[in-house]
Amino acid sequence: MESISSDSLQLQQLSFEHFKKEVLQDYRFACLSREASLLGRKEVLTGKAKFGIFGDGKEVPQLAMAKFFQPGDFYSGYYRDQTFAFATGAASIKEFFAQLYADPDTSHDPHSAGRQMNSHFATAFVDENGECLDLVNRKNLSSGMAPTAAQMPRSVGLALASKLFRNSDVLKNFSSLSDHGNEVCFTTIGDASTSEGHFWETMNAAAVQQIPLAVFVWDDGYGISVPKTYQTTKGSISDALKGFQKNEETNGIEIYKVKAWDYAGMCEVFEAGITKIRATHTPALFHVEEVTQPQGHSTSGSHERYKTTDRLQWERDWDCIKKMKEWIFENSLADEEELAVIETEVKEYVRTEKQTAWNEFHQPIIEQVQKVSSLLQTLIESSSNAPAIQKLKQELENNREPSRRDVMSSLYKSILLAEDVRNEEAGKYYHELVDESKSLFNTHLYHEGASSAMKVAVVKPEFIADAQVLNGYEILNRYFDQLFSNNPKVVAFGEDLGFIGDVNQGFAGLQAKHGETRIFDTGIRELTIMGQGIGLAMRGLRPIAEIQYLDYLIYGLQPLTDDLATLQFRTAGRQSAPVIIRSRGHRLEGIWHSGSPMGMIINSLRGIYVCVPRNMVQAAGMYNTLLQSSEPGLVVECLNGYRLKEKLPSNLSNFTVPMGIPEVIREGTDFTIVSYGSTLRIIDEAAQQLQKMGTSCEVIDVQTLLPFDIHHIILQSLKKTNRIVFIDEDVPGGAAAYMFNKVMEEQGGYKYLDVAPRTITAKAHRPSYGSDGDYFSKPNAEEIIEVILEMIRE
Ligand SMILES: Cc1ncc(C[n+]2csc(CCOP(=O)(O)OP(=O)(O)O)c2C)c(N)n1
Ligand SMILES: [Mg+2]
Repeated sequence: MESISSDSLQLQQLSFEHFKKEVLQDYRFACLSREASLLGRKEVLTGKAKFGIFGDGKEVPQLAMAKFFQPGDFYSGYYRDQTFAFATGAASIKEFFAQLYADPDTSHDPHSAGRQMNSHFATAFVDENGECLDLVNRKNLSSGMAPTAAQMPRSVGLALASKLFRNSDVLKNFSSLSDHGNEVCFTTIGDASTSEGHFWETMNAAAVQQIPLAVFVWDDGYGISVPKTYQTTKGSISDALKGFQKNEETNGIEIYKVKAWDYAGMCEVFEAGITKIRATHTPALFHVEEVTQPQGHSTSGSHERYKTTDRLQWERDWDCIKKMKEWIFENSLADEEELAVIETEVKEYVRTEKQTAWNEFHQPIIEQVQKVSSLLQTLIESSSNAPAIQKLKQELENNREPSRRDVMSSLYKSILLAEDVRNEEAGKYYHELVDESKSLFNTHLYHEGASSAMKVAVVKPEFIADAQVLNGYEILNRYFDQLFSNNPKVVAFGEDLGFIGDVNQGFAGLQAKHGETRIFDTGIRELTIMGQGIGLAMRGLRPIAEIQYLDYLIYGLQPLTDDLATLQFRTAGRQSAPVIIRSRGHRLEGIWHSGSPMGMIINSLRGIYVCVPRNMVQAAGMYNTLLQSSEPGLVVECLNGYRLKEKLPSNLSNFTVPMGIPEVIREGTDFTIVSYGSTLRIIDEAAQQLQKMGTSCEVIDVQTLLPFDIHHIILQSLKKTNRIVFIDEDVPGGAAAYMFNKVMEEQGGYKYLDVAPRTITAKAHRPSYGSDGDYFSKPNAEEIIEVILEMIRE
C-alpha cells in the first residue's frame, strides 16, 4: 500500500512538474512574442522596415489555441497570429523579422520571400515540382492575406476536405493527406472583420455542411478606430450568431465564449471544443472577448486618437500576459524571480535574433554596394563627369541602410554619366543585378517546376472513321464520367450540379453513379464555392468548382484574385491550389446571362490559366491539361454550345489542349481575324460571306487568354495577310484590347500592317434582353463584314 501511494504521489508530482513546465514554456512564448511586437514597432519607426502590424494583446489566447493544433491540422488566419506561429513551430523570431524587413531570400523568409507584409505566415504544402507533401504529418498554415475576412472562404474547403476524406471510399487510401478526416481547420478573424459577408457565408456553409472548422474571433472591440457597436449586431458576434447554435435535431455550430486573459479557462474550453470538432465534425465559434491591443492597430497611427483614457487604462489592467503572470503566482507555479529570469532571457534572445535577421538581410546589399563603389571608382578615374559620379558614389557609401533599389539607381545613373568611358564591367554588373532581382521579385506567378501546365505533353484528339456525333453536353457528360472513374481525387460541386447534374446536364446521372461525396450540390454562395475549391485543392484534392453562369463569377472573384491568383507568387511556390473553376458564358440572353467580362477576368486573374474553348471537345482537352498539371485554371464553356453537334474523340480522357497555343481554324490570305469562344461562329458566318465576295479570311482561335499565343502564331498569320482584326464580346477596351496589345506590342505585329488594325467588341453597355438586344449589342456578322470592307477600301 505504502509503495503504491508513494508511486501515485510521485506520479502526481511528475504531472505537476510537467504541467508547470508547460505553463512556463507558454509564458516564455508570450513574453517572446510581446518582445517581438515591441521591437518590431521600433524597427518601423526608425525606418528599417516599412510597415508593421503585431499580435500584442493576443498572445495568451493563441498559446491556448496552439496547444490543440495537431499535425495534419490546417490554419487559415490573419495578421495578428504571430504567437500561434511561434508556438506551433511554424515560424521563428528570426523569420518574423526577416519578413518585416522584406528579405527576398526564401531561406530567410520562407513564408513569403519578402513578398508579404509581416505576420503573413505560410508553411510548405508542395515541393518544387508541385507535388503535395505529407500534409498529415505537418502543422499546416495556409498563407495569410491582408484583405479582412479573406481567410474565411478558403477555410470552408480546408475543413470540408476532412469530411470527404472521412466519408469517401475512394479517398481512404491517401494516408499522407489525411488520417481518416481527423484534421481540424483553425480559422482566426478580428471582431470587426466578422462584419464582412465572407464571414457570414462561411459560417453558414460550415454549419450546413457540418465540417470541422474552428473559428476563433479575437475580439478587441475595434476595427482600427471603429468600435464593435458599429460593426456587429448587439455588439457581440456570439450573441448575433445564436440562431446558428446546433441542437440535437438540427445542424448548426457550437458557440463558446471565453476571456482572453483567462489562460486556464481558455485551455479547458479549447481542449473540449476542439476534441468535439475532431470527433463530430460539428463546426464551432470560439468568441474570445476582452482582448487588448497594447500598441494600437498598426504602425500607421496611435490608438490614443480614438480610445478613451478609461479604455486605455482597462487595456493595461487586463493585459493577458499580466493576468497570466498573476495566475502563475496565485497557483504557485513560479515566483517573481523565476519569471524575471525568463523575461530577461527572452529580451536578449529576441534582440539577438532580430539583429541576425537584419545582418542576413543587409549583407548581400552591402556586398553590392562595395562592388558598385569599386566600379564607380573606375568610371571616376576616366570620365569627364567624375564629380557627378563621385557624388553618387559618396551618397551610396554614406547610406547606412541602402536598399537594392539605391544600388541599382546609383549604378545606372553613373553609367549614363560615364558615356564617354569605354567600360563594359559596370553595364554587365547592372544587367546581372537586373536578372538577380527578377528571380527575387518577379517569379512564381505560375508554377515553375515539372508539373507546370505549360509542360504537359500535347496529345492530339483522335477520331475513329465513324466517330459518334453527339450534343456538346453529351460529350462533357461522357468526359466527366470517365474522369470520375479514373481519378479518385476529383470532386465537383456547385449550384444544381449534384442531383440534376448541372443546368446543362454535363453531370447528369453522375452523382448516382459516383456518389454524393464526389459530385454534390452547394448553396447559392459563389464566394465560398470558390473558397471551398481553393481549400480542397490545398489539401491535395482536385476540385472542379462550378460557377453556374460566368456573370456570377463576380460574386466569387475576390478569393480568386486575392487568394488563388497570388498564392504561388506570395509563397514563392511553396503553396498551390490546383482548383478548376468551371463556368459557362458568352452569348445567351440579357444583362446577366450573356456576360463575357473577359477583360476584367484576365486582368484580375494573372496567376491562373484562363481557357476559352470554342466547343466542348476543346473544353475536355483543356480539363485534361489542367488536371495533369498542379495549377489552377478557369474554363469558360460556351453557353450556346451545349446543343451543337460535335464528333466524339476516341481518346477523350487523354488528349490535351496545350495552353497558350492558338489554333488556325480557317485558313486565308487577306485578313487575320483573332477571337475565341462563341464569337467564332459569328466570325465564321462573316468569313463565308466574305469568301463569296472574294476576300479570304484566316480565323484564329486563341484558345487560352492566359497565357496568350506563346509561339506568336498570330504574327505568322499577320506576316502573310498584313491586315488584322481582333473580335470578342467584351466591352471596348477589354479582352480584345488585350489581344491587340499582345500582338502589336509584344509580338511586334505593327511592323507588318498595311492598314490600321481594328478591334470589334460588344457595346459598352450590357445587352438588352432578346435576340435583337443581342444583335445590336454584341458583334454581329454584318458588322464584321462592314469593318473588313472598310479596311479593304482604306
Ligand atoms: C477588405 C478590407 N477592408 C479594409 C481593410 C483595412 N483594414 C485593415 S485591418 C482593419 C480592421 C480590422 O479589424 P478587426 O477585424 O477587428 O481586426 P483587428 O485588427 O482589430 O485584430 C481594416 C479596416 C482591409 N485590410 N481589407
Ligand atoms: Mg478588432
